[in-house]
Amino acid sequence: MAKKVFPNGFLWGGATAANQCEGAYNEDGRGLSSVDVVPYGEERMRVNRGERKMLSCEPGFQYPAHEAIDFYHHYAEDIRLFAEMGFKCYRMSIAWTRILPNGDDDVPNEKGIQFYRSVFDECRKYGIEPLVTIDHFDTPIALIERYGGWRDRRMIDAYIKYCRVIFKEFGGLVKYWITFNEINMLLHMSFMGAGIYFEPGEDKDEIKYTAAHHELVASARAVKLAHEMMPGSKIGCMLAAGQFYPYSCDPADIWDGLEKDRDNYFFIDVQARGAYPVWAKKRMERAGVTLPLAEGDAETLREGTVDFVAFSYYCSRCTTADPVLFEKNARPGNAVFKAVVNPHLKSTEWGWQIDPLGLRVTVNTLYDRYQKPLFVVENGLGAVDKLEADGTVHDQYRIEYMRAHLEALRDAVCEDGIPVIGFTSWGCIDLVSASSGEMKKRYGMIYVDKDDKGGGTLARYRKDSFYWYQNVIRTNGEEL
Ligand code: BGP
Repeated sequence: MAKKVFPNGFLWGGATAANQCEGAYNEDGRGLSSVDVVPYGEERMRVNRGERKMLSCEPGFQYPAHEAIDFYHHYAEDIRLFAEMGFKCYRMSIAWTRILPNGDDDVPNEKGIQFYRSVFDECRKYGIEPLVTIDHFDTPIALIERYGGWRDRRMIDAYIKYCRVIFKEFGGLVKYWITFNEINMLLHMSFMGAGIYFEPGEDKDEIKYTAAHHELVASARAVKLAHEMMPGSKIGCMLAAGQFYPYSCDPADIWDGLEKDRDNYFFIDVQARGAYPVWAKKRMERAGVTLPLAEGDAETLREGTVDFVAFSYYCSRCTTADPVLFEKNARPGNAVFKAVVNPHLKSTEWGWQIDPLGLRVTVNTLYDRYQKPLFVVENGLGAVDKLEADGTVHDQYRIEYMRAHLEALRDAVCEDGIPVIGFTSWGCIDLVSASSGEMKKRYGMIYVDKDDKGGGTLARYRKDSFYWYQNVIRTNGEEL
């Protein structure tokens, strides 16, 4: 029997985001960004959803992004550890306000440019291919104050101005780009995804779909610009994926699942195919939403289709058309996507259901729909780890989670023949959780000594999963 391995040149690696790892939030000329004012604790989700306005750091709150794991000062050490694991690729994001502190400055911040150049040089030193997210939950506060975030069309020009700078500065060092992290998240976490907070009485749907349209136009323009300024570059979109399974075979549940999936695929349909799907207009009509289509937008979307489809996958979702059942079986906790508990699956400590086969389902579904190369740019297990006195961390549960998901991905590649460019595990080094702001929800294969209250030495330690993943990469996924 033929050996099951990943294709030659498969981009194995890990993923982080600037706001969740860099820290140094006010150093070297960096401007304030949306993520800097999202606090730890009970108010976090309300701020993330745009339900509570918080545009500055208020007394009495703790802001985890301010220091995070201080990647800003530890990047050389961290990239050395990535190289030791054998990474071929490192997914990271650029903090918009490190480059343009007010979001659209005419003169970029030289120190910000220097920092990322050093990071990319360090990657290149070890033969690691950077994969850069242009905007990972990161809207400059100055633009939120001026425009109210992505609800305003002027955000598009500011974003393109920022793209122009980073493409010019880093085009020679970076080949792979992603326009927006988890673009569909803006429907659920509007401040996190689009710098939007809602005033009482505002039509939330109208604002969200308007912001979505602006991000989609910005994404299409960025794709076109990347191809012009950096010939040979590859630029993709990014979906928070995970299919909605119907709770039962009742046709009403099947329809409900299809409708809920469309809320997410809608974005990628535009980015990968270049136009709104036919049903989208009808849906918006029903919701009383008029899209702010300006002259030339349709053409821009058509001309700015992506080279690949990237996505995060943590779990599948489950739904029913029966409102009573939905209420009764609702997923516990602060779930971003409203869903019911799937009785066939176990859950993580944070209530995320574990479904490795769902990754194979997702890969197949996305390829059937888009026929573009795929890139798994986030997957991993958030869990509480224990650092032993001798500096070891025995995270067998994480190894099991990753093994099962990589087996499913390998089946999608080897058995189903789906073209997948690479796999970057989320939070390859422990970092701040986006939804909860916790440090104790750890994803890393590298442990960082930092706690939820902001204490800790910031020292780095290799977990058991570090050595396991090192072998996975060494054998190109033959030994999982
Ligand atoms: C995705 C985000 C990441 C990351 C991950 C894990 O939604 O793109 O930024 O944080 O989820 O989620 P969390 O940190 O909430 O556990």
